[in-house]
Amino acid sequence: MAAKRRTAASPDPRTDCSREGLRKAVLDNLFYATGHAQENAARGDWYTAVAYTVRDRMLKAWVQGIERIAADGDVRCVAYLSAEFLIGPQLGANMLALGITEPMREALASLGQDLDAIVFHEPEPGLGNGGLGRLAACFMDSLATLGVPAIGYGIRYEFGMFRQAIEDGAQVELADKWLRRPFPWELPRGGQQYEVRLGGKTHMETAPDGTLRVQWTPAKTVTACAHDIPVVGHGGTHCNLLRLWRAEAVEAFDFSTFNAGEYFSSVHDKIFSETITKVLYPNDDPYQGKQLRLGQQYLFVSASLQDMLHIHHSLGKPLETFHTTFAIQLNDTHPAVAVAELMRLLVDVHGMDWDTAWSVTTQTFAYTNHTLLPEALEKWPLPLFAEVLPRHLEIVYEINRRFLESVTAAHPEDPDLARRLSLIDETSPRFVRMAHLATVGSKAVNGVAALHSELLKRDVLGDLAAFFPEKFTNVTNGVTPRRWLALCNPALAACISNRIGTRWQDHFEEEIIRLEEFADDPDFQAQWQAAKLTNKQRLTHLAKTILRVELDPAALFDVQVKRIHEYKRQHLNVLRVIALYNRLRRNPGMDFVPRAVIFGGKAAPAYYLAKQIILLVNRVAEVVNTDPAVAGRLRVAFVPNFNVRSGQVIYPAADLSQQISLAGKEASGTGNMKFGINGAVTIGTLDGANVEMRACVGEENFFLFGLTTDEVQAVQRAGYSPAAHLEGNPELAEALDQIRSGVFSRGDAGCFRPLVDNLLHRDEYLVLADFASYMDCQDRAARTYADPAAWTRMSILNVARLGMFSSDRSIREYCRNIWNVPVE
Ligand code: HBZ
Repeated sequence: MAAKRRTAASPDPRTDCSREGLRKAVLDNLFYATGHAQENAARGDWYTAVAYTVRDRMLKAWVQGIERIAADGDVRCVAYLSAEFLIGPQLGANMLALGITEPMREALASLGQDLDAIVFHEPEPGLGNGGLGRLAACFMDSLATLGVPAIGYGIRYEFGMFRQAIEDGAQVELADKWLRRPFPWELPRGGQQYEVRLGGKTHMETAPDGTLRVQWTPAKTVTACAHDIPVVGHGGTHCNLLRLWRAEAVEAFDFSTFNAGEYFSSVHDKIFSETITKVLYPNDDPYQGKQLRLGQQYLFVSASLQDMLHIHHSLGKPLETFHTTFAIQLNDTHPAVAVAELMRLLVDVHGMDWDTAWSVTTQTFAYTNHTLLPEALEKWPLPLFAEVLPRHLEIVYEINRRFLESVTAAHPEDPDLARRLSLIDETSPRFVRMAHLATVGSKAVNGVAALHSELLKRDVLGDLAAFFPEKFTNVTNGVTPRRWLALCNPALAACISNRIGTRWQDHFEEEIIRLEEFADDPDFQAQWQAAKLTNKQRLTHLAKTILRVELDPAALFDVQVKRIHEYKRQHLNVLRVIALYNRLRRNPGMDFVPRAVIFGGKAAPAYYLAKQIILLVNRVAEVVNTDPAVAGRLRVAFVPNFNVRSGQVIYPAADLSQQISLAGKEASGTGNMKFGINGAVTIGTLDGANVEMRACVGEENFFLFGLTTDEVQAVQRAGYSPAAHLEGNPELAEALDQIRSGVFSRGDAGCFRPLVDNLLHRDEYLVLADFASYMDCQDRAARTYADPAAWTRMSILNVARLGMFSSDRSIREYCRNIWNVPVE
């Protein structure tokens, strides 16, 4: 009754979304959550007050979402297991989903506060390295928007991805203390805690019913504690859950040891336990066998499976039907130990027979692969695996024994096949091959772009694909148009909505194509150009304040932001900048389209050549930006600490998107899609999802260069000689010579020697082979840019035709083809 009366007379102060209601709620939270009166509140206090106000408005959908998962056993729930969720700043995205951005802006303005400044203040949870982690976040957004019940399970790292500072041109890594202030979007769930065991030994024991069971006596037990973050779908009605685990000591103090005077060893144990989820490993590939990392993977996998079994059990369904309650997606092999863990829980803990357990397991899991670099496939040295997970190694052996039996039975003619397919790599030292474990234990395996999935089947996982042809499939990646257009690019979003309404935000593929008919409309072109200019000014301002580099918003903004990697070929881009610089100096009167070449991205801390590339970009910038001979025509900037937040400023400002990896190396790329839907035209190779993007936008609206995958393989088979490419190309020879002789290292001739030697003598990623083709293509792009109407048409058509790269489309495909979950 009371509640009813309130709705009729005065709205609920916790859900009221009117301007006045928001204003009151912010003031209330400012006082009661931060303990500050308006007069002496700092920006961070305002941020907290606004965040709590928004969170209050999500809680109803949030609680309903959890209840639905826990109460409705008829709908299969998706469990997305990922060691990384790069969710980015939450406040702006949540206000957009609830549709309260504008009333909140007005409410704050009436309090003398600027919403954008408050949004910008939010610390970013950097719980991922790059594409893989960000994909998981886009998928969570789409699942919620499509109303599919889902839980994202991951790790709550206390220190996320390092902060990158640039000192004297070089990358310096700083710890990311994102939890310095409490994170307002999480709720610690005291009720959801599970014990996770590590190390120790196994032995056989007779169960009360007379059967033999394996007993695992662990060396250590830690507690995994759930922290929940709501993921609200567009429109605010459906809310899913991101459940991240934090490791804690089982008991803060072991009083028996304490009394025995071993205070320090008991505190030491506590510290060890909590180390497990301390820090994200900042390597986005060649993987290093670190014991702690396996501990991280196992902790989150075990806690997540225990949680799912708990939910399944509370629905009153029999254990044999677990796969009808959950479809579990393995985001790469980082959670692949789940295959062995589910077997252990079913067989050892719940007493299920092996065959039934294996049937449940293989109907539950599906595995997504994200790499084509064979050296990046995860494998664990057997001794390490045995030390951390002794019982799981036995289970892996048993899975393997049965699997190889079936291999030999099916292919007696190929005695070597078992060795190639085995879950164990028998080289010395021996390894557990996690991609094999994931494949054997899953009902579906997918790559993340059409080309990638083909190459997986042909090369990287060729033998497995030949043995299990029915398992292998493709789901091309996508990105959420909410964060990556509506939120990050309000200028372009308004321009689009003025023509076709706002339905594109949650029906991207269907609606955005309607822009096609305006591609040549002069009014629309003018608005489009104005939006781009606004965004370029925003980035210019950022470059000026953080870099003290002056960019000219009228120049062609030519951008490459992504992790720094040899295969992504940022050094090809730098060689091109040096060649342009030389042309301009040699021929000052030449016709030249002014360019701002912008770089950004982190290098893995131990990746020496990637760090050399960063240094080179910054040293080239130093020379070019201070040379009056090229002033106003060529500028180079390296934006430090590229992350979700800076991406939201950078992607919308780009004219030209650099997607120049060596063909056959980039699994998909998702930055290519973010640039594309913000109106940048791509210059790229036939790699990853570039292939499909080009097919969608039309070849006349894409700047293509470089060798194809097959050509690359042919060149490599024939014996590649990088130096041969210098002979016919004096511009390339000159650029390399300048780098080597110290022109870009303040006269220090040794500085870039490792990088140059590598290019001249090895050049694994065929930078020199693709250079000439890249230069020609860049010239074509510049000529097109000089014709604003032609360029704008291309830009509009790129956006209009990239509808399929919405992560909503990817999620629909997962639902229909892999998870067997209903979706609109
Ligand atoms: O996953 C990326 C691929 O390189 C990219 O092509 C693709 O678009 C994207 C999404 O499918 N891979 C990663 O981002 N990988 C990692 O970040 C990574 C992190 C930890 C690891 C290994 C890889 O141990």
